[in-house]
Amino acid sequence: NAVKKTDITVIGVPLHYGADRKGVDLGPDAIRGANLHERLHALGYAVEDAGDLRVDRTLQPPAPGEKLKYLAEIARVNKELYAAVADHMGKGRFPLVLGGDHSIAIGTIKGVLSRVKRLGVIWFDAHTDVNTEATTASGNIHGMSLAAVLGYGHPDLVSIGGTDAKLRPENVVIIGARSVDPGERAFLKEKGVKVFTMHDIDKHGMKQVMEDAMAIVADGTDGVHLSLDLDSMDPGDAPGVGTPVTGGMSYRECHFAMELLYERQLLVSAEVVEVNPMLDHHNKTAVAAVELIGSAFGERIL
Ligand code: B3U
Ligand code: MN
Ligand code: MN
Repeated sequence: NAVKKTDITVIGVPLHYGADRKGVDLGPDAIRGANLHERLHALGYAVEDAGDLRVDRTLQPPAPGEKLKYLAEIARVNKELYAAVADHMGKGRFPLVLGGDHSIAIGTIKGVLSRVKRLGVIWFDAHTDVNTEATTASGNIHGMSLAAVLGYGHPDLVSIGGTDAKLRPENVVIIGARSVDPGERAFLKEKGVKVFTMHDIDKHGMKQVMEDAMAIVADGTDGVHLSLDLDSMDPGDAPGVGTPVTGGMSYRECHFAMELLYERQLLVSAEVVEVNPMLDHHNKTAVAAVELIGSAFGERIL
């Protein structure tokens, strides 16, 4: 299950409807353009690119106050992503999914769950993405994807990839949170999802946080999925995201976290989301994303 020696399949998902903001759909090509493949090749991986999933570009804006904006298209794309991830993993490959907004975690994680029943998830994010249509203020589905894979939210999202394989709240950790909605706070507490906030990182340091986090996601699981929202990083280092929140993880903290993840050899799959080249400066955020992937796959300074 170790990352090393695994062949990687890159899957692009140019979806922005979950964020309801244009630009994040350009993420996959911005990340490829920052030399993702070259970097992984240099580390000794065999990389194949499955290209991008097709997304309808012609949808009309939803009615004001809609609580599940673009639900049908988001569900359709995520179903395709689920099938693609399941298929590539079935061939023994490591799926590396490039977003797109964070709603694509539904398809990715359901696909991984079809192959790894007891799955841990490590979710780096400024937000916690556990809203449902009952609690969301924005109606943006990228703020609901973690709830959906835990089994909560609209049936069209929850049912993607079937309902037998379930992600369990005790196998999930969120790292880097600093913007949590009231309904999310209640959800996290009620379901028992462990969150390492920026306060925890400040207080205990990234080394301790990662040790605790990895102990949780590795306990009783057969593999770990990395869901990396670039807005977990401080906007100074990653300005090209749709909803930047000040006070994020530093460039070095992020790298250190990825390096520690590689050392433990837990990952079976990964996704990088919310890179928005239209809001970026000279592709800085996509470059950071590729550098972080490098660290997660074994790159070292010396
Ligand atoms: N929690 C808010 C904001 C948000 C969530 N994810 C992002 N932004 N990127 C919401 O809309 O649910
Ligand atoms: Mn997110
Ligand atoms: Mn976020």
